[in-house]
Amino acid sequence: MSRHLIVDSHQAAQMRCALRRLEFAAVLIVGLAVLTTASVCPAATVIVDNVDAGFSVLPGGAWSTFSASGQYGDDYAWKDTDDVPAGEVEWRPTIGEAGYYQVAVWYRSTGSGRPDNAHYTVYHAGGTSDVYVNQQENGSQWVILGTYEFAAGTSGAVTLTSEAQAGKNIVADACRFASLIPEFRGFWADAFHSGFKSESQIDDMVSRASAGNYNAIVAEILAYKDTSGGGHGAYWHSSIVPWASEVTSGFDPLEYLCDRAHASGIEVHAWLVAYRVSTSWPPSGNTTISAHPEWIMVPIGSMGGGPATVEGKYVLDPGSPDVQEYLISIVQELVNNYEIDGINWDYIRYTDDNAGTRPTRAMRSRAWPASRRLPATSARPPMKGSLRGTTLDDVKSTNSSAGPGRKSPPSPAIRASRCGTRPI
Ligand SMILES: [Ca+2]
Repeated sequence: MSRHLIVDSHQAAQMRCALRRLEFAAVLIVGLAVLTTASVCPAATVIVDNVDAGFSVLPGGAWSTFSASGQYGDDYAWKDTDDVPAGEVEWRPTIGEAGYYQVAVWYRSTGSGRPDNAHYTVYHAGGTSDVYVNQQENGSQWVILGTYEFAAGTSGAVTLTSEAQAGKNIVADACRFASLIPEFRGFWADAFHSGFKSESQIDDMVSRASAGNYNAIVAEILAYKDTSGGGHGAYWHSSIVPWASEVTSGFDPLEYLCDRAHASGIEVHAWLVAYRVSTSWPPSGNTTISAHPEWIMVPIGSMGGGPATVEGKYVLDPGSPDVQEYLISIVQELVNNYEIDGINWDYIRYTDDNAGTRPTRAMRSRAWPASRRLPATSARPPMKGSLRGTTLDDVKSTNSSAGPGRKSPPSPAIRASRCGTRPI
C-alpha cells in the first residue's frame, strides 16, 4: 500500500487512538502538545457472544445453554433441531463506522451431532444473505459467512434458526464482525532523540514497531533547515537542505528506514516541519535561505528590518510563493528518490498572531526595505493556494527520476486531510 498523507494535528487523535490500544511505550513520541482532541476510536472488530447485550433469543422456541471446552467465552446456546416451535437467535452488533465487515461465527462442533445445514441470515446494508454452515466440522474457530457492507449503528444483524437437519443439536455461540476499513497505526519518531540516527537504531525501532503491530512510522526527517544542533538538518541525502550531522555519504537514514520498515510491512511517512528554519541567523549550512532573508517571517514590529525571530525561531513566510516553491522542491526530491508513503507537514501555520506578511505582493513590498523588496513587475507566478494544495498538484505531476542507490519512486497517490494556515 502506498499513499501520501498530509496531516497536521487533526489526525493526531487517530494516532493517539492507536497508541492507546497498542500500549507500545518504548517508541519515541513527540508532538503530544497537539494531541488535545478527544475522540472515540471506531471499533475495528465487534464480537457479539451469546452472553452479550447484542445477542437475543427471538420469539419462538427457547434455547438452552451449555458449557464445554471449545466454546467461545463462558458458554453457548443450543437447541434441538426437532423442537416445535423452532427457535431463532440474533446477533446485533453496534457498528462504529460504516463500511465493509467480514462476518464469521463460532460454534463448538461434536461431529455428527450437529446439523450440516445451519441456516444463518445476514442483514446488511445491501439486503439479506442466507448462508448455510455445516456445524459438523470446523468447530471452535471462526467460520466466515462472507463480507458485507454495514451502516454505522445497530441496523445490521445475523440470525440463526433452529430449523435444520433433523435429530441434531444446533449451536449459537459468538458472531464476529471484522472491519475491513484500513487502520493507520502509526507513531511519530522525532529528530531529537535516538530512533533513526544509525542502522542499529533503525533496526531496533522497526523491530519494536513490528512487535507493537504498528503499520506506519512518521519520522521527523526535517525539524530545522540548518545544522546548528542535534536533530537539525535533513535526514536524507538532500541536495536542497544541509544534511544532519549523522548523515554521511555512506549512511542515508531515510533510505535505510524505508528498506527496513517496508521489509516488515510498515509504511514510512516523512514528517517535515514546514516553515521552521533555525534559531540563529544566517542558518548554518543553508546557503539558499541565507541568500533570501526576504523569505523570513518577522513580527509586525520588526517589519522593514532584517530577519527576526518569531517565538525564538527564524521561520519562513507562509505567504511567500518563493517559500512555497522551495518547500515543494523538497517534497519533489523526497518523492523522486525515496519510497516514502506519505508527507506529514507539521507546524503548517503561522505560529504567532502578531507576525507574518499578508499574502499580497504589495503588502510585502511595503514591509521590506527597497533592497529586499520583491520585484514589482517580475514574471513571478501568481500566488498559489495553500501549501497542501500546492503539494498535491506538484507531487502528482512529478516525474520519476530515482538516483543511484535510491528507491524507485512510488506512485504518488495522495490523500490530504484538513490542514492549512490561518490568516494573521
Ligand atoms: Ca459463548
